[in-house]
Amino acid sequence: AYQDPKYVDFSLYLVTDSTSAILRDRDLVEVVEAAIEGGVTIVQYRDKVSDTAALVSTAKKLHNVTRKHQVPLLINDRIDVALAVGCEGVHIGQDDLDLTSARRLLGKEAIIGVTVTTIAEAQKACKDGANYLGIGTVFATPTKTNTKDIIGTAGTKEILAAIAKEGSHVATVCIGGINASNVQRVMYQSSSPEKGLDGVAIVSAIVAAKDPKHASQELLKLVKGNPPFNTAPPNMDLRRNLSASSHVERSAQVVREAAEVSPLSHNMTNLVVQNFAANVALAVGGSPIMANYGEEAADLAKLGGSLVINMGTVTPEGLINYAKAMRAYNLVGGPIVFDPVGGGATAVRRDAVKSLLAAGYFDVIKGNEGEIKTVFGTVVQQKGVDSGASTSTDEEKATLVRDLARRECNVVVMTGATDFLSDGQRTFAVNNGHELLGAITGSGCVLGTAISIMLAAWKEDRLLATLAGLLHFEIAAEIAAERDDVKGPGSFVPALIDEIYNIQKSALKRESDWLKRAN
Ligand code: 3NM
Ligand code: MG
Repeated sequence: AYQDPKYVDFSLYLVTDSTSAILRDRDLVEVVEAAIEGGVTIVQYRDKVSDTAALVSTAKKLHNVTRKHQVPLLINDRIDVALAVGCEGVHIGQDDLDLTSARRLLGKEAIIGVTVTTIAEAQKACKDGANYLGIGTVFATPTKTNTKDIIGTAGTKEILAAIAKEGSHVATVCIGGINASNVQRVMYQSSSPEKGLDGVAIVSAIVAAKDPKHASQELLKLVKGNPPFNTAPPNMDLRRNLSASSHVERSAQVVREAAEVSPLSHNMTNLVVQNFAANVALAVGGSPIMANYGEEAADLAKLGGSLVINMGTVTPEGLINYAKAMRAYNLVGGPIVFDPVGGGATAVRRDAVKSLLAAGYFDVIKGNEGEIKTVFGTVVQQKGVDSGASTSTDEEKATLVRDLARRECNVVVMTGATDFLSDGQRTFAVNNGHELLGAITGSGCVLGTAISIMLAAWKEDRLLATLAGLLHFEIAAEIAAERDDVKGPGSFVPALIDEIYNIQKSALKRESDWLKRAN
């Protein structure tokens, strides 16, 4: 072997496929060479159907190509083929020959990788001396249907954190359904502060591409580049040391900025709150569009605004539209607010939450206690879209939003009498608002819209933007509720819209008296 396993570049790992559906009538060796020219950094020959003689013959051809380009070639499962060809190593699954035996046969120099789905498998592979782990299956994929478990980015992250804890320096890639539209957020969301992924392993997004060279170029650029939605300042410690009160002070700036730039807020929201949400968006100073048709999202995403996905009246068609819009906004880094309305009410909604979390990256997830618990994976039974009786202490709520924000690498807001919000580093509790907000429909939904406008106006700090949206909305509610002309829920709604508007106007005049109510 000419390549020290320690220095292998795992950034873009091409795995071949033996089914003709993916390769069609093209020559595998040519496809692999084009992919390497495009930037693939390591190749695995995976062929579950050919006879041994054909395997060796193809592997030799592949090895000629990979050697020419100084890229390692590994063989899936078949130690004998790797030995016959003299290539750089093998990749073994949990049902293949064990790692210790493979190492004995291939020697110290060989690159040996292992497929792992669980923490225990990962720990064992590290202990037994794997050079890298192939973590998966991240997303369900037609390329391989007999996989053990779909673990998502959350499962991938748990495995990375567990092996980091043991001090392992093993290289890691993830596999399963990775393509250009999700590769950046998969790498971003899978990484914990302790350990990130070294790359991604891909079959169909390269092999089935019309132009495998171009597809590889694009994928490599994405793997190496900073994701557009990763706008957090690099110095996290600095932000952590800022006090809650300084965040409140800076909220005034965010609210003013939103009023000045008047960003677009693209709402894919439920039938109940369309009008209310559009009015709140205007009152906050934003520019709303209520557009539930996913095909429009690519054009709208280019306008620098944000997207609200509110599944309050979810339908199968709606889910397809949401996924399309999420792709469009993720591609340009347009912030997305997810409102998992009634997420814990029905089986359909629980599944919808899961599929949306897998479909893209959300900058902010906002919900009541039952909804946030559902997103986290706790089984709760919501009564309709209401949260239901609280079963958690404030401490537990704060911990939950922090942990979910860490898992998703985003901001999580749990609304209630006290609201909790966190970006995984900073966690705040907000005691503003008024009980009349609970007596009208859609107050939570329109808060999502208000937050989306702050996010679009203030991209450099999602938590601050979210806090500003929350304070603006809830303080307006307090002021409205205290008005003499407000006699109950009916008169509260127009007063709320007025007071949101009044705060916007005072923010434009650089008056921040309203923020004195923040607590
Ligand atoms: N192994 P695509 S998933 C070869 O989970 C393979 O171990 C998997 O193909 C695992 O990039 C998979 O087309 C197929 O989704 C990945
Ligand atoms: Mg295998």
